[in-house]
Amino acid sequence: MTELRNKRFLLAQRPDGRNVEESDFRLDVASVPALEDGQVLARTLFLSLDPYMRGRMSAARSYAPPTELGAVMLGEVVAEITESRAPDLKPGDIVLAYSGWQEYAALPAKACEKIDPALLGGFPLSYLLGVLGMPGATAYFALDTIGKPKAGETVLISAASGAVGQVAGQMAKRAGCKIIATVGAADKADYVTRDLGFDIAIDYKGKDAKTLGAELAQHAPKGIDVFFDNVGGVTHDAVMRNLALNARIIICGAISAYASGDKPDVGPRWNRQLLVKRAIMQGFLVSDHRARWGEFRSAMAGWLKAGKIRYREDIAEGIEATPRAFIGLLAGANRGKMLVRVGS
Ligand code: NAP
Ligand code: FER
Repeated sequence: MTELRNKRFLLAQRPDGRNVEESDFRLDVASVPALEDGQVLARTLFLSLDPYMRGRMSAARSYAPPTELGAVMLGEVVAEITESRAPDLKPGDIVLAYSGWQEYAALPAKACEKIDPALLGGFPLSYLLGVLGMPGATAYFALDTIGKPKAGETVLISAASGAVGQVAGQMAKRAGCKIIATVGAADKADYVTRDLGFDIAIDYKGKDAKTLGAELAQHAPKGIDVFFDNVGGVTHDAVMRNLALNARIIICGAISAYASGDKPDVGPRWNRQLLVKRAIMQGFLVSDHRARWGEFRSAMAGWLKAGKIRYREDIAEGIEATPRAFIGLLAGANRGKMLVRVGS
């Protein structure tokens, strides 16, 4: 038998205060480790690429510790068990695990979540990393616990064509809201209005906060009731000029500032607008909602099966494609939820 080789990407250097480059990662070919008691060998099928990985490349203090230099880049995967020395998992089982940017991993069985394929009802396994996984849960719980959209309200979603934004906008639309999307490309604007049914899409690129704010005011004359903020920066400043009375602002992400690391995301200081509009602004972390994951998964699976939620994925092919796909995700090259098909 030929020995299995494991291609994987290690963090080679930290992109401090700059954009990520391919040379920040090192391709390493290791042998597949032998299993210890209680472990399984997991062969990666799909690897999820997510903006939070940018944070883990930096040593700046955050809600989670950084990836060590020389360690395998982290990430959630859907994997197939190919060997087992644990009673609960057998070859052929499908699991979710945080085994990172690599083809194979020896993992404690306890670190794997076994998936019943019936849950998917015919949708692809990759959905477990998107609409039925962490990004879908982010949309679901952030709206349920902070945004609380009501019929007739106006909801602004930034990064609206992405993994989280697609789902958040469709959920708020189903609640009877008017959806204003901000996106970074004309074809993304077409996608969210034509395919997802959002009401307005605005391309934010190259606009300052005043220009973007004036454009928003035209589409939301009574103001924004729910602001699902995925990007921070100029878009955030533009929306803050246009809040409705009792607005709810979800701080979900600030991708426009991820390259600047620890430095503050400086802009006009709109705090007085919170006072004037009696608005609330709250930070959100999806992992605070693990206890309600089952509820989320069955609700979302039901909406997918009923055709009430649509979902687009952008799948890069092969582990070697991972760094480029990740850099593309941070720059907006992705068209939907970014994934890598590592094995078939
Ligand atoms: P995504 O939207 O699928 O991809 C990221 C998108 O960000 C890009 O496609 C790009 O779209 C946009 N972007 C990049 N640079 C930008 C800039 N300077 N200004 C405005 N937009 C920019 O990613 P996702 O997985 O759905 O994540 C969206 C956000 O949610 C991220 O900020 C992420 O960190 C956050 N998040 C937070 C949690 C949590 O628990 N707090 C959980 C999941 C995700 P455009 O072409 O439209 O610019
Ligand atoms: C998590 C909490 C938050 C997680 C991801 C996030 C992978 C994403 C945060 C962000 O994008 O800022 O447990 O699991």
